[in-house]
Amino acid sequence: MGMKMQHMALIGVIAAVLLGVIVTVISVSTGGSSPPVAAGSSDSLGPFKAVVVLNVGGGVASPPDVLLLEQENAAAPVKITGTITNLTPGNHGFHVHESGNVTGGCGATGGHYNPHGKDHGAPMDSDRHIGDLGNIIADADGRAVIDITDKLISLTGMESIVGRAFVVHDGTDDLGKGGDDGSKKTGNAGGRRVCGIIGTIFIKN
Ligand SMILES: [Cu+2]
Ligand SMILES: [Zn+2]
Repeated sequence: MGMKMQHMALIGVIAAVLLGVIVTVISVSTGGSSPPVAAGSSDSLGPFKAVVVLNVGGGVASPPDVLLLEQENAAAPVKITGTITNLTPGNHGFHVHESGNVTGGCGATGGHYNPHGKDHGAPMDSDRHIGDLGNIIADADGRAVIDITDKLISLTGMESIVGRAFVVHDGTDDLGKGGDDGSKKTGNAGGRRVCGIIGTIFIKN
């Protein structure tokens, strides 16, 4: 191989290496500009699922009752299904509380999830805590079948309820219409009967 041929070969190798570096840089920067991956899903598009085992508090059923939460995508409503037993017949306030802390019972879950500083309200109100899901209704046997679709709660994004807690109360939520201060804060729903942490169900796409 002559001197000129060796130069040509060397230039070819350098060009190939440079091209490889450029391609790598482009693919890395493309990856970096994609939306952040939501916790609990292998991508940010959904669907998203979560589960709540109501295993804390004086009203825990045996075995503990379970709720399933499903959301098709970040903009879709969340569907909550399941059956809650071991209740007294009638209405029971049903909320997402701000913390998934159940240390020592349901008291540590804090107040209703309310990142925008709103007053307590009904699920259909535009002004409400995000966590305000109204009442569930138990039959004469103390069973409440849950089939709720809510547009305000989400399983993804900045205001995800994953990692927070569901709380079922002893009494009726007055939906903010009680005419006193408590009504605008808690709906006067009384003690916390049973609660559970909202946990991600990982979906492998
Ligand atoms: Cu509550
Ligand atoms: Zn509330």
